Amino acid sequence: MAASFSHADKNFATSACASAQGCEHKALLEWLSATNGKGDGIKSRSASAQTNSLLSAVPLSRWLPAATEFRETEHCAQNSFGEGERPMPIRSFIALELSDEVRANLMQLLTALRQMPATVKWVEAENLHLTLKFLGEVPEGQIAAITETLSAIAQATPTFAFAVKGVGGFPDLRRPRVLWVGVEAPKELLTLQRQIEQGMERLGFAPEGRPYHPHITIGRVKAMQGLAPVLAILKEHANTLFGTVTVRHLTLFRSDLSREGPTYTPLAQLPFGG
Ligand code: 3AM
Repeated sequence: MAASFSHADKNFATSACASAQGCEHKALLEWLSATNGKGDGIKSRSASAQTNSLLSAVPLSRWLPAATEFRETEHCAQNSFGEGERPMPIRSFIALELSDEVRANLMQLLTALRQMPATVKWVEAENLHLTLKFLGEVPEGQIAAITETLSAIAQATPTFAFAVKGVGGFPDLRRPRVLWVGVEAPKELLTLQRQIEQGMERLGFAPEGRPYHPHITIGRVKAMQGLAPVLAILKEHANTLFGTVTVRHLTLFRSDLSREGPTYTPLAQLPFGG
């Protein structure tokens, strides 16, 4: 069985066992060396750091089979932690979903932008959202507390609407790394974001160091080369109204990263009180 796993799968297993399943990293490295033969890079101590970063970049479904197989070997020190004591981390963020109107208009804009020969990773239509708070890797056991806190905040929030208008870039549109469409934030949106920030800080999440700038990311620039026609199209939309969003709930998303791009899955939708 072990031979059917690729080198990459075994790297994912390293992470899975070492950081999530509570296995001894050394034992896992030995297992990997034995099953992989060459073990290029795997034998080195730095494999831990490498594989931990790989884990966060790969969907659970990719590395779980290899991790599961390793757990069944006598090398796995899983007994040092009981089931559930080292929960699987879930990369998560809190966001507002968009209206069909806004999504359709942004899809139209993205269709035009994708024609340009620029090195930009454009956001897939189904992934467009307004981020309120990025949580990062969250232990599975903490999801319930996060959901409860969000539910209380949502219950105290009235239904409100925001307009999606204009375009911009981070740090700016001259040398952008992130391209976005703008959000005209009413005070309810800013209050909601502040309450979420405070609520998550109470649960132990680091507060955001930067001021909140509501935006909807549409693309991530990989190189400045070929960007001029993209920027020309964006300039035409400096004052375009892409529509409005009536917000009736907030969403806790799970984010699974892979080479093909991120997959966002709603973990919970918390309805507003009125
Ligand atoms: O919607 P935007 O693009 O603002 O950039 C990521 C995206 O935000 C952001 O979380 C949202 C969902 O993936 N994000 C990803 N990694 C992050 C990090 N390390 C991050 N935000 C802050 N710190």
